[in-house]
Parts: sequence; structure tokens; C-alpha cells
Amino acid sequence: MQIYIDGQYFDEADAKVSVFDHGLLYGDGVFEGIRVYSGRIFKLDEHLERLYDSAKAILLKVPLSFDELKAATIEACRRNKLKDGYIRMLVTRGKGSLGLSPDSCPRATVIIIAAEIELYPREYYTKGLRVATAPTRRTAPAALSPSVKSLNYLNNVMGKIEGKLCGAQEVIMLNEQGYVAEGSGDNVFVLKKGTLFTPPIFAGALGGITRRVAMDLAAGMGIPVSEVTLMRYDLFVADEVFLTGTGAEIIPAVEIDGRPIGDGTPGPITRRMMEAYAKLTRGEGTPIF
Ligand code: PXG
Repeated sequence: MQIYIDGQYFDEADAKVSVFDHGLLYGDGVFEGIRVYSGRIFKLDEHLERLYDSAKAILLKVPLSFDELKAATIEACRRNKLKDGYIRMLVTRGKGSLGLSPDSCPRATVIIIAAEIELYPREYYTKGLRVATAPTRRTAPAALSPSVKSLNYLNNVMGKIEGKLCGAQEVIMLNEQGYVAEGSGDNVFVLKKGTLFTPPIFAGALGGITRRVAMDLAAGMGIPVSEVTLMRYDLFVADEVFLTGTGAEIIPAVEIDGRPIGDGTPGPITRRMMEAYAKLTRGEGTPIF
């Protein structure tokens, strides 16, 4: 595997950053996770736009123009002959001194890893996930906006660990008010009486690209979608629940905090959405070759 760091390519064993990089010292930086399907990069522009927005929000200057970063991303995939895989792109604050001020970091570090993807087990999709709500609340938007896809994922990691401690395969995190925010690395949708509901971004969710795609697919199927604040109760009494994310794609949840969702199996709308998403990912994207 050839990994891009600041304009150069390195073998995996030589792809290293400084221990003085503020991405490591403080989680100071931003990232994106992007999928490659059949030699095409899915929603590349959308991911790059979100990366630049995340960087702007934390006053981090990406040392490449949009077009330069886009070209570098495509080249990283080409060099690795990536047909189906996963791109992890990071922009860290760069190397500085031990103090937390970014003033000591003259230049951001850009890393592009274009790798094979470890998919979730097939049965997660056919049988659905057991999900638990996490005791740890999602980071408050007033503390650090969940719209910023930052390198500081400790809050999400805590959620993930707590879900596992409950015997669940994924976790749903609530915000400080107790309303549903999102999964540890995915957005949440609830189907009730034929309408899809998903929490608004201000409830503490990332503006997921898969979330947007799911909303558009639903609209195309004539399924109404509404952004409303949701409570745990809404998950308990839902007809169907699914999660959306670049890694997970669209994945059914069939149990929440010990209660079966609907009849405890992936529902028909969720399955239709999964099929439509699979069709879309294989039919569009920025060509690598
Ligand atoms: N919420 C959070 C906190 C995320 O990190 C999503 C929602 C879904 O967003 P997208 O744009 O992907 O639909 C994410 C995305 C990983 C990984 O390696 C995590 C994400 C994406 C890709 C890989 O765990 N999170």
C-alpha cells in the first residue's frame, strides 16, 4: 500500500508522522472516510466539501486547493489500484511544540490512505443489529459542533465501548437533553406509519452524506421524510429503524435496549432502501482509472 503524506508516497511501514503533530497530541485536525465502489469514488465532492467546512470551522488551513486535493485523492487510489475500498483522508494541525496553541504549527499535514475495506459481517445486514443507547451523551453542539468531523472521536469511542459492554453491536447516542443524536459513526432513521424520521443536525448529529442520500432515495420512493427531535420512546415503538454511514451504508437495527423493533427483523422499507443504496453506489461516482 502506498500512502500519501504531504505530496509524497510512502510504503505502509514508512508512512509516519511526527510525535509532535498536534493531530496526535490534541486530536487537532479533521478527517473524512470515503468509499470506492467498482473503481469509482462515491460522493467525492461532497466529502471534500465537508472536509473543507470542518477545517474552516476550526481555523485550519488545508494547504491544498479543492482541485489539488481531489486530484491527490484520485491519484492515491490509482497508485493502489483500488477498485473497491475505503479512503481515509486526514488534515492535522501539523507539527508544532508541546503547547496546545496551533500557533506553533506552521503547516497542516495531509494524509490520504486508500485501503481495502473491512466490511461488517454479512449477517448484520440480513439479521439486523442489536443496538443500545449509550450512557455517555453525545458532545454538546455548544462545546464542539458534531458537524465538525474532527480527529477527536473520544466521545464516540466511549459510546462504542459502552454499546459493546451492553452486548450490542452498535450504539445510539443521546444529546444532553436526552433526545436521539446519532450512532457512534452513523446517523439514525426511524420509520413509523410510513413516514421516515431522522433527528435534525442541531440535535447533535453529523450531517452525514449517507443520511442525505437516504433522504433523497426515500423521496424518490414517495416516502415522506421529516427531521424531528426523537426520544428513546420513538425508537422503542418504531416500525423500523436503520442506521446510515459511509462504512455501514444502510443497516437495519432490530433491537433497541432489549426491546424488539417492529417484529424484530429488518423491515420492508429498510430492505428497499438498502437495495436502492447498493444500486446507486455501483452506478455513480468519480472514476479513478
Ligand atoms: N456520524 C458520525 C459521528 C460519523 O463519524 C456519520 C455520522 C455518517 O456520516 P457519512 O457522511 O459517512 O454518511 C459518521 C461517519 C470509521 C468511519 O472508520 C466512520 C464514519 C465514516 C466512515 C468510516 O469508523 N463516520
